[in-house]
Amino acid sequence: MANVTVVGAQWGDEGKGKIVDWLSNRADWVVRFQGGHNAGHTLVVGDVTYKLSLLPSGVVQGKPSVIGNGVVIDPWALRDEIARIEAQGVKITAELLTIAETACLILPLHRDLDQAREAQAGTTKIGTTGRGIGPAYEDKVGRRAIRVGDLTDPDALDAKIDRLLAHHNALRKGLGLPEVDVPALKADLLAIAPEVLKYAGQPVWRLLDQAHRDGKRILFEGAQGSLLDVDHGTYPYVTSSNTVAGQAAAGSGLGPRSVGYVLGIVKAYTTRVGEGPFPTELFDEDGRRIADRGREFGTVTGRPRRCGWFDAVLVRQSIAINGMHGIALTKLDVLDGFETLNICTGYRVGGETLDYLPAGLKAQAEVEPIYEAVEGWSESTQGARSWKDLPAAAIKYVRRIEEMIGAPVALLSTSPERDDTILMQ
Ligand code: 2SA
Ligand code: MG
Repeated sequence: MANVTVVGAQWGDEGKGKIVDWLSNRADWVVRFQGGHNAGHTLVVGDVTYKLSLLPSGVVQGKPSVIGNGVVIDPWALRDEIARIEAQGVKITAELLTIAETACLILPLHRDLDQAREAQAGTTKIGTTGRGIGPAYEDKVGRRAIRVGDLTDPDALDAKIDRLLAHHNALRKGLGLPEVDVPALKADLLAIAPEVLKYAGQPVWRLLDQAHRDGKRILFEGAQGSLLDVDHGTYPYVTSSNTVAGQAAAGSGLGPRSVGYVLGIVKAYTTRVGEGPFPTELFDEDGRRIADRGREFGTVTGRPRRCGWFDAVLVRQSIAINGMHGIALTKLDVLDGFETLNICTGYRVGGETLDYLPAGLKAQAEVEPIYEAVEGWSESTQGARSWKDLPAAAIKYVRRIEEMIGAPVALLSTSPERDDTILMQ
């Protein structure tokens, strides 16, 4: 299969950026299909670290890249990110980057709403990134969003802004926020418009259709993780987009036949940032040790990530809902030096055993992990570049994971460095 779709199999931060960067070498196009600048993809190339949020990771390797219709775009954040990446020596031209004219915009009013709701929610807050992602998707589905293509027609913009504000000003009033200044918003939009429109010259679906017909290899780059999917995740503690592989088709305009090989990115343990259920979460020294060794802080917000043991139940579920062909296992080296590792093989609820995560929040909060203890290893796996460089116990851990999740480990990543990657198949 020439095309590959890369998605997170857990709650995000599985190390997708590195794997996408590694795979970009073999791809002709790289496409983002959901999420926005809530994503944080870290790429380490030699001694340069790139932190990408909205830009597809392919830009770093000079691969033609697409921000598809399924993405929500904060035009100011886009401009700033482009400036940051260009300062690192990567030129973002209109040949390199194409943005879908049908993608919806994130405006400052979305960020206001996201942050005000979170601040006022008390114990029911979601722990969002505060980037306005949820409110922007609400407006998209509510059919009142301003889209990239709307920026081409300043005259038609007034009516669109009015319609949007009829909704938002009412909400803002309830939250104690001031009304939006219409002329200022319009002026800001028109000022930023050229920065976005220069990348929106042609229909993305057509570009990708042509690429597909020409036999080009397309790499779809997912953001966040399957358990943050708005339908399949730990709702309501999710992001507001579909993060699963099926969205690669809808979020880019290239049909489901083009999704290709579905590669799930899986961290060798589990992390989550933000609120919500997390059955294998650790609150002890082991958890702190994983957090320290794994440098588990949000790329975008710097928030500390919650850490826990590997949960085979969740990953098995992700494999099913995504149709994953195989996985890339990342950050194995973080587990170096543990005497014993635990893998969650099922859940106990009341007197029952479950082999899946139930859908309800209450049930999700109640499940207790059933662990299988696995022998750890004292040797370093960091930077290992071949199977034979791995200690026997580490190989056993990987093999046991494969058995439990029912999918092969296709790639193993042993450090953030591009070349510290072992191809298993
Ligand atoms: P939002 O902002 O509406 O998408 O937040 C809703 C939930 O989705 C989670 N979420 C994430 N989880 C992990 N990583 C994400 N990206 C950044 C990163 C996060 C950061 O790569 O480190 O820097 O903090 C990401 N984006 C959204 C979020 O925590 C909420 O649980
Ligand atoms: Mg991330």
